[in-house]
Amino acid sequence: MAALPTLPRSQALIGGDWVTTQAVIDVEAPARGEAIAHIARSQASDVDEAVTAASRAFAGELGGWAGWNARRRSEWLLAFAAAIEADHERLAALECADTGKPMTQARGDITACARYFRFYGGAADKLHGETIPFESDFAVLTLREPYGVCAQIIPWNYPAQIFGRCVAAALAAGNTVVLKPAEDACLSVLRLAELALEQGLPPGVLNVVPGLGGEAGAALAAHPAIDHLSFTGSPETGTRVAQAAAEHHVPVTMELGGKSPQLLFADADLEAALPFVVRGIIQNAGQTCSAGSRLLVQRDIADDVLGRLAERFETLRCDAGEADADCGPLINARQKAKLEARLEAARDDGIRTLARGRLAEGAPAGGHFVVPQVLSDIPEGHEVLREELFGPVLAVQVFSDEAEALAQANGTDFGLCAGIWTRDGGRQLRLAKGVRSGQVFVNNYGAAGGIELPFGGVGRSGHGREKGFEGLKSYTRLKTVAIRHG
Ligand code: TXE
Repeated sequence: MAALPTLPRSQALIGGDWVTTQAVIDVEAPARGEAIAHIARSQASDVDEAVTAASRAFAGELGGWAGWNARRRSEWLLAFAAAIEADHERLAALECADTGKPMTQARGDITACARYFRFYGGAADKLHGETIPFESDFAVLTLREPYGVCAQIIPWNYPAQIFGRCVAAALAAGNTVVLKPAEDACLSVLRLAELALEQGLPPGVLNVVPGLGGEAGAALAAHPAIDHLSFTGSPETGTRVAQAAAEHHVPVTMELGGKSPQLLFADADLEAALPFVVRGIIQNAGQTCSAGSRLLVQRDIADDVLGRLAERFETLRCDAGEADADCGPLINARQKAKLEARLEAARDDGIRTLARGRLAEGAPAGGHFVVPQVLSDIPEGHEVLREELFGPVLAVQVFSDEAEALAQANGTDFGLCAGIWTRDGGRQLRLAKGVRSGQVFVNNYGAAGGIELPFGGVGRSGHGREKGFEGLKSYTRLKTVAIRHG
C-alpha cells in the first residue's frame, strides 16, 4: 500500500478552533476495508456551537467578516484557490485513499475544487442587483444579499469537489458556512478547512462538523438559526432534511442523484460516443449523481454498439485508487452488498450481463470492488432502469425511433442529465427540449465537469441550481427597494 499522506486533524472546526468531540468515527480505506484514520463524531451540541459561531461571524462579531466587501472576499477566494493548488498532491492523495477513486480522478477533483474558488473568486465582485422601471416618481432597485448562515450537508463521492462547489459560492456571496461532510469520506474536506484557516479566513466563517447523518446531519438540518440549506445525497435523506428545514421556513437546494440516459442514434459518430458512454458509468465506480447509467441505443445499430461496448468493458480493470486502474472500489461494504443484491435480483429476472470487467491481479483483498458491467435484455420498467444503482453498471435499452427514445429517456422519476448523440440538428434541439432533466449534453457527456455550467435536477433529482453564476445567485436572497422620490 502506498504511504498515506499526513492526515488532517480529526476534530471539528468551530469558531476558528479545532474542537475534540466526545467520540470519534473510524474512517475506512474502501480499497482494503481497513481503518486508516478517525474523524470527529459531532453531536447536536457541537452543531449548535458551530451555528452560533457562524451567526456571530456573519454579524461581524468574530473577526470582521461582515466588513469584508465583495472585492476583499474575491481576493481571499483567489488566494485560497492558489493555496489548494500548492497543496494539490497531498489533497489528491487523501481523496484517493479515502474514497478509493483512481489517482487521476482524485487529482482532477482537487483541480476542480481549486477552480470553483477561482471561478467564484472572480465572480464575487460581479454579482449585482438591477434597477426596475416603475412609476415616474419611483426608483426601484434590487439588492442581492447573503442569506446568513448556510448549512451544507455533503456526500462522500466527491468530497473536495462538492466542498468547492458549495463553500466557494456561499462565501463569495458573503455568507458564513456550517458544513457537515459525510462520515464515509471527508479527509480532503478537513485538510481544506485547515488550509482556509492558514489562509486567514476569519473565525466562524467556515465551520466543519464531521459526524453521522442521524446525529450531526439531522441536528444541522433542524437547527432554527440556519438561513439556507444545501443538501447533496439520496432522495430519501433529502426528503427528511427538507422536512426538517421546512419547520423553520429555511430555503433548500436539493441535489439528489439520477438515472441519466445517453441516447445513441444510428447517425451518431460512434467512435466519439463510445468513450463517453464507458466513462460516463465507470467514473468514480459509477458513484456519481450524474453518471450516464442508461444507454438507449437505436435498433439499427444495437448489435454493432453492444459488440463494441462488450469489447471495451472486458478490458476494464478494478484496483485500489493508487494503482490508477479504470475503476476503484465502492465506498463501503453496505453499498457493495446493496448493489450485489440488486444485480442478483436482476439476473433472477432474466436480465443478461452482456459483458464485465475484472479485478486487476494483485488488487487488495478486502476491498469493496464490484466490476464494471453491462446489463441487457431488461424488461420495460424494471428497477435497474428506474433506480440509481450507484455502481459501475450500465443498463441498456433499445429503441426504434425518436418518440420511443424520448419516452424511454423520460421513463424515470429522476431528471439530472442526458446525453444525445446524433448528427441531425433538428433532432438535437427537439430532444434537448423534450428530455426532462436539468442538463442536456449534445454529442458529449458531462462537458468535462463544466464548473461554469448550472447544475441541478428535476423531480426526484432535486431542485435548485449549483455551479456557474446561477449557483452564486442561489446563495443570495433578493431584496426589492422601492424609493418614492416625489
Ligand atoms: O446517502 P445519504 P448514503 C445516493 C446513492 C447512494 C444512496 C445512499 O444512490 O446509493 O444515496 O448513500 C447525511 N439528516 N447518493 O446513505 O444518507 C450523511 O451523513 C441529515 C447520491 O451515503 O443521503 C451524508 O453526509 N443528514 C449522491 C449525506 O447526508 C443526513 C451522493 C448523504 O448521505 C441524515 C451520495 C439525516 N437523517 C449518495 N442521514 C449524489 N447526489 O451525488 C444521512 N445524512
